[in-house]
Amino acid sequence: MEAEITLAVVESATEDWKKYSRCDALIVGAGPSGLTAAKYLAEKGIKTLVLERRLSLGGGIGGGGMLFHKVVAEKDVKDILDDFKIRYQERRGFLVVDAAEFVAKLASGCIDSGAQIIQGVSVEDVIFREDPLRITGVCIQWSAVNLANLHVDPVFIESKAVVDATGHAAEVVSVAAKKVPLNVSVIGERSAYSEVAEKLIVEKTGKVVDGLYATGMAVASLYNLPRMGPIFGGMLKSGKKVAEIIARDLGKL
Ligand code: 48F
Repeated sequence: MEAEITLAVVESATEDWKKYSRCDALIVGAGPSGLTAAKYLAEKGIKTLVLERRLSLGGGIGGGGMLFHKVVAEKDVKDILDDFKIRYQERRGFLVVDAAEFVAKLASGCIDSGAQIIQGVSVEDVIFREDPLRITGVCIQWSAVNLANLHVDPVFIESKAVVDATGHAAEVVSVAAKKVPLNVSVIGERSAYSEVAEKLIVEKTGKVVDGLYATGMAVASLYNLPRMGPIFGGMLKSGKKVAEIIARDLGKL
């Protein structure tokens, strides 16, 4: 019986890896922007994989505002919250959302739309091609291998679109900026100015170079925008916007 347990797990996981070794959209990071992007991509029939380094979803949502288990969003994201069936309370001109519900429903909305999420996997580099310059996928490694500091070669995922949804560190764009002649430098974010940050993050969301896109706080780090604290409307709008841009670029609108 035990061997059958092993085979059931390994065969099923391997089927997923085979299916997603080539995908249409690869989202790096299962925070609010990445999960939102994944839902809107997958529901258009775009083959979408989300890779998350940690064994938990939601990125920075879970900690709420300084561990108070609530976050806020602007009123103009009611439609996105409704798409995910996330409940909210109106208070002081904002929508207040429970952090645990936010994480759970973003993740289930993304999965129910057909996106595949795999946790415990880190993206450590990109694949590129020249003439014309483009990003064609990523190098991946088990997060546990990195934590153990083992020297193990990664494997690859090819994707028509790679999305940096890694948050403040903008890890994918940063590694690409160092190792591929992108002509981009990731300066990092500025101090807090919530209203401006929320607006600019959405405006600047989009393509970095052919095949590579940025969403969420990765956009702030890339373009030196201010941080905004536990307000998440910009993250949701940024995720939805990057999905629309990719869908258009892939001819799936
Ligand atoms: O940090 P995170 O929540 O990014 P986000 O979607 O949202 C930012 C907000 O949470 C908050 C904020 C807005 O109010 O200021 O900080 O931009 O989620 C990023 C996810 O990416 C994972 C990381 O573990 C987290 O869950 N991640 C980061 N680097 C990698 C990665 C990597 N190289 N490979 C895989 N996952």
